[in-house]
Amino acid sequence: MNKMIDGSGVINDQSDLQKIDHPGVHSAIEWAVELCEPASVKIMTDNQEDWDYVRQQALKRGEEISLNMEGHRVHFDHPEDQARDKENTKYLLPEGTRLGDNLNTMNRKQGLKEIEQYLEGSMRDREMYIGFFCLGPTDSVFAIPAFQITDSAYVMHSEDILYRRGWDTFTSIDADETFYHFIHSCGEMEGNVSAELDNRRVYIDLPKTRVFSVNTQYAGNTIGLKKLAFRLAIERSSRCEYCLAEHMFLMGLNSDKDRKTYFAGAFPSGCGKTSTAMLPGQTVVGDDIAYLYDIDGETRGANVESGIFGIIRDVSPDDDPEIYDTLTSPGERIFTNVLIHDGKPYWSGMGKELPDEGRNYQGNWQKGMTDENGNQIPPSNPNARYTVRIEDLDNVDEHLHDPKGVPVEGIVYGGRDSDTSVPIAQAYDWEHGVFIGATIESETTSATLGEAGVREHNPMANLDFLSVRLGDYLDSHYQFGEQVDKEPEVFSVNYFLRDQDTGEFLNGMLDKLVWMMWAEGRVNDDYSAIQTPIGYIPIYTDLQDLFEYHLGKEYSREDYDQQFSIRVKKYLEKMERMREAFEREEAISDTFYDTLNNHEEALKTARQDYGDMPIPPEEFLNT
Ligand code: SPV
Ligand code: MN
Repeated sequence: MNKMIDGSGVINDQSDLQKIDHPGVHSAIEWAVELCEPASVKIMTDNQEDWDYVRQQALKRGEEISLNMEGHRVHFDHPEDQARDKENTKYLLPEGTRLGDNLNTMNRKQGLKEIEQYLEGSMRDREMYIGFFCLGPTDSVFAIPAFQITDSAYVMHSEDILYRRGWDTFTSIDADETFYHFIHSCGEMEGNVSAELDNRRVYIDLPKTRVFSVNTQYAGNTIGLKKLAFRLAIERSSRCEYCLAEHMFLMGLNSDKDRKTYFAGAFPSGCGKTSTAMLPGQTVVGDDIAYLYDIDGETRGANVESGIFGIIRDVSPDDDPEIYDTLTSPGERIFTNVLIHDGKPYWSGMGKELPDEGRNYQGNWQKGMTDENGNQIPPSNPNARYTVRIEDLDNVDEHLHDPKGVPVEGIVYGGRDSDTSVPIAQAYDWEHGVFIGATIESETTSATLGEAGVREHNPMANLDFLSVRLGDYLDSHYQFGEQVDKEPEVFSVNYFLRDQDTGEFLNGMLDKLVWMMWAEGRVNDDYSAIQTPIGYIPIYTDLQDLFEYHLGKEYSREDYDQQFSIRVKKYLEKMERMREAFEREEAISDTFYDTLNNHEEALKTARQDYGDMPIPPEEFLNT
């Protein structure tokens, strides 16, 4: 560790580092410093001056640009570094171990050698920042100490907005405590963005609970505490019967009954996750990653993060008023890959006209510009995002930092489905709930790459982050259910049903408030329900009241019948797709297949009784 102790001044505040009494932390840092050879090292303590310094450096280095409004910044990533790189994100596997054929893996020795080559001397002309954080509320059962090493001031700045500072956590850490750490370098840069995208790599080293990331800046690849830590946490959960790490929001639903019921929810990208978490009149604990723990028999959930890195497209005063207000008021915000004109950020779907020119992720932009394939370059990237603290939202929940988390009484699984699933249904029990989560599908939209309308199977919206075999992951859900005294009630939601003749959506944007309130009422035994082959569905009059009460809208019987008829033929097609999908997976338990078989049987019986046409809900009333 020559660089850090020889007094050469390379590490400017090494005395601080000595306050951490954990040999593993020191050796990890020494190793990274020796490998990356930074020009200097900046240790981020909880001292505000350290964070002000990083903010200044982000501007000075051109990774961030100040906008007109106080505290607002923009950051651009390379035009081709706009999303998570799935292909080059791999688990490093020690000789003789395997994770099944469906995970992206490589030999650990080979991977480490490769990543070391990329990192070697990568910070020679740059400062290395080392930031200490805590995943989950500090001093709580959820807490995992984690530190980030990076040469990007933007990455470090973002983490300060998105996570809880953890200097105190590290200075009081026990010498044998597990911690996560992340080593990131932007690699060669051109015009402030990572330039060697062909060498972009994200390598996950499960045995050492660390992740490397190089030649990229996009937050989903670089911000270690987000999806990189999440993969480590999923692996840990698979070995722990009383905890789950989930791609879920956490929110408090405030019914008119003077009570608050907490829900968690998992949705694939673009299926309404953030807008559900931000429903007007409700409170938000988190929008992306939740850990669920059995605490004294209760299911308790905590947000691992304390900020939001959200998709900005379609955030408008009508559809997402809470976020829109926050993004248009002064305070610390980082906009990424949006359009900038006259020092102001603009994005598609913001509910007002966009300027005809400006600067975006591609450089100078003008309306009508096309790329080399003749496709129009949108003003803002479809994956353009904002980074804010949850505490800067008016609807922040009071228990955001509660060391016991919040009691999770309901879980919703969402998908994007134009022709099969009803807007909301409740699972019969926990095992059926696991099945509902495991069989989420989402149809691709024209905004995502590839063909539109293709169904993607995405179990628990977690497919991209699974670090264990799908069967083992599902087993940890079954075990969790056995562990807790009372499992959360599980619901499926689908906001995207369309009229099969006209192609029009059958529901308005805010109808989801009614579905969530029905679920809240079910958890609290307010409503009875209709038992169907796919689960419990609402009774018309309950929804009628809820629409009237929450949206001041009349909900017609015709709408109800159209939305809640059971499309048996379509559901059976889905079951067939699922059987094929799960047969390709490993270690799927009998419990799962039992549910699948029962589901299929019930649907087939209904088809025998009523035929192929959608079956109106009242047919099931007395069954
Ligand atoms: C997601 O894609 O699920 C995100 C954004 O939350 S990212 O950080 O890129 O994973
Ligand atoms: Mn996410």
